[in-house]
Amino acid sequence: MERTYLMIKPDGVQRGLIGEIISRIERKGLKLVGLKMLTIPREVAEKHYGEHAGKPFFQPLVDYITSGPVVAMVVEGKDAVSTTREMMGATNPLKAAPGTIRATYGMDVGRNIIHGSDSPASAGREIDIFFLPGELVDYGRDFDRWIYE
Ligand code: DAT
Ligand code: MG
Repeated sequence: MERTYLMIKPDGVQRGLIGEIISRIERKGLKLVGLKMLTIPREVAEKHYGEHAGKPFFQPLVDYITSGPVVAMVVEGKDAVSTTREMMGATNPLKAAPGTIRATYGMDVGRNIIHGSDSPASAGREIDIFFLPGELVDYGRDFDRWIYE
């Protein structure tokens, strides 16, 4: 099973969407193996979004992601990275496929509600930024045999 890093951004928290988003993850059959709330320190945000350093939207992006608490999650399941990217939708909520999280709840690329790792390598890097190994839990769910063949 694959793991990915998901994060409800400050706009999602402020708008009361934590439950809605976690519900979608649970209903899909994905398993939460790490979960916490934090306000991201600026240097951590700059590291997390390091691939975008120097781009015109980098400073506004760091300002936004550090502007209030986020919900950080590690989610496990079959093809968890690509599956959750599909559930999130395109970066620009106005271009995201109908029914996706960003399409359903968002209007602006600078307020797009949720982050998700874009590859297994990114997932490993981002999980290490936000979670200590001891903060991730290993557990089985009795209903997993009704989710996976
Ligand atoms: P994603 O979050 O879909 O992985 P990304 O990694 O390309 O997208 O960019 C990270 C975040 O930066 C994105 O969620 C919103 C912001 N962003 C990306 N492209 C942008 C742009 N052209 N203008 C403003 N903000 C942008
Ligand atoms: Mg990205």
